[in-house]
Amino acid sequence: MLDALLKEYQLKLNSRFDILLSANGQLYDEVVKACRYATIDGGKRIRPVLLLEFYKLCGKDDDCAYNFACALEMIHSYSLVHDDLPCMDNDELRRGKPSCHKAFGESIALLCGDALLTEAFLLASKTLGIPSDCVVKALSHLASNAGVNGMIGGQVIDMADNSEVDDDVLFEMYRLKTGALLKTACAIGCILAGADDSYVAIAEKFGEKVGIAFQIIDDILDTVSDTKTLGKNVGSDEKNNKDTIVVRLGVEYCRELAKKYTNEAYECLDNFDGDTTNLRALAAYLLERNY
Ligand code: GRG
Repeated sequence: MLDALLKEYQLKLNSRFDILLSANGQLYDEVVKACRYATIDGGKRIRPVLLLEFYKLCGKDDDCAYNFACALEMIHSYSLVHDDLPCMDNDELRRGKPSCHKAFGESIALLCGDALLTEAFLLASKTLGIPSDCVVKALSHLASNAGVNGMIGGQVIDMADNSEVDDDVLFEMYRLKTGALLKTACAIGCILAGADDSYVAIAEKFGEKVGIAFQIIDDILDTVSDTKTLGKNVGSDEKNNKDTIVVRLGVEYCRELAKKYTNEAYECLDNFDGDTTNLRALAAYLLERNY
């Protein structure tokens, strides 16, 4: 059932990206082509799906949040493009194809990330059919979680030599680098639906828990999976001498830890009155995923 739901969302999001990111004969088409390349193919679309499912859970049954959902995925795509650059993780494969800088060169890949980030905010600001105070609140939530105190901050911790730091620092890195964008996805769904702040806070908690579990599983897959299944090179952490919680505590312990965080995420959902079946299935899928 979740498979069908994800497919439906993926199709709807892709058809929007197809229109939003279309080269139209400008001198700078190359960067638009890179944006399409980095955004349209592949990608599980977890963040926009979380946003749209929380929007629904808060009682809204319309397509008004789609611009925002696409904007969020564009920010996620930009982070992957920049994360793969030689000055970051230096990865040559992403979503089963050459990473953006391998296909378009480093300069265009850098600009592609910049473009996706900037255009994302333009697109999100064009959210129609939702009260503008909700849209502004959602924009602010997104910016603060994608920025220095969120994803960027997490990436800075990740780039440092973490071999001597406490485990807590690695968890903080997970919370920011990966958790912040998942958290804001959940919160924005509630904010755009006009939900009470108390529900926004619960959605944030859910996103944070799922986010930490997600990164733990990501690190596990980096050690136990293979390139074909993942669509990106495995052993990336080892190659970059990265100390992860999985290297420190072992795969089995970390699987249990990811389960614990996922169970805590389920508990957050108990606070909502609506139907949380899809969100529960999504959290379970993220725990059990193999790519
Ligand atoms: C260089 C200015 C500048 C900013 C960099 C690169 C970056 C900011 C942040 C990195 C954030 C990052 C890549 C976190 C990892 C999160 C993660 C596990 C991503 C993979 O997400 P999936 O599995 O990917 O949802 P798909 O391909 O399914 O969309």
